Amino acid sequence: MEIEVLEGVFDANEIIAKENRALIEDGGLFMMNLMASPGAGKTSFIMRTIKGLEGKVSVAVIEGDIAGKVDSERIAGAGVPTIQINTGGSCHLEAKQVNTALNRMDLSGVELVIVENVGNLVCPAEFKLGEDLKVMILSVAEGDDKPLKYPLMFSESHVLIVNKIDLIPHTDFDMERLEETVRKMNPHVEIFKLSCRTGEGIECWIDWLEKRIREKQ
Ligand SMILES: Nc1nc2c(ncn2[C@@H]2O[C@H](COP(=O)(O)OP(=O)(O)OP(=O)(O)O)[C@@H](O)[C@H]2O)c(=O)[nH]1
Ligand SMILES: [Mg+2]
Repeated sequence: MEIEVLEGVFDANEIIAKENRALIEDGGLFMMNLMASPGAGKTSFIMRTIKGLEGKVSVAVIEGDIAGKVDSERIAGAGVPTIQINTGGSCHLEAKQVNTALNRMDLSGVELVIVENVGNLVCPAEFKLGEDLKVMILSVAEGDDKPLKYPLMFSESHVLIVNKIDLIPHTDFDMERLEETVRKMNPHVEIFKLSCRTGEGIECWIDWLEKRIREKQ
């Protein structure tokens, strides 16, 4: 019985995710779903991405959080259109919430929509939003064993950002072990190692992302 209810939830989500895809395609947009655990650096990464794409690609941001508008205020400070979704306790965004946001935002002139999902390594991986790209962040302070504990997120993501590499000297994080584990689960994943604090490695990510957006256009 419980399984039927869960399947119903996923099916309903998938129907709206398809509607979102249609909105994205009709609007000539590119949508990225950004997932990570709390504090891994999602908002910092969005700020770096906005700066890196300045003058090249126009960005809008949908911010998902359980409560508060701290992150959308940070993004708005960068002069980028943003909308905050508060899930009121739910640990992930669903396609319906993103649908409401897409319909409420003025997306004229926008080329890239970044969705910051709720901080969680589990549930966001299970709910499609209608995105072009699933990007996840792992920060080195979380440990290189995370793919073994949260396999769905690591196997579903098109891109893995390894953030906070400036902190590696202070941790026992083993980059080789991480890459080996992740590639076994997800051979085609793109991996970028960077620091949103120092800016190291950001340029490589920005070039890659801009190429993907232009290819779609
Ligand atoms: N040392 C270091 N700190 C970082 C880096 N990136 C982000 N931080 C810090 O990590 C903390 C969390 O960053 P956020 O960008 O707010 O993380 P988040 O994933 O958006 O957090 P939630 O939205 O609360 O889940 C902040 O204090 C950032 O300054 C980095 O590359 N290196
Ligand atoms: Mg954030």
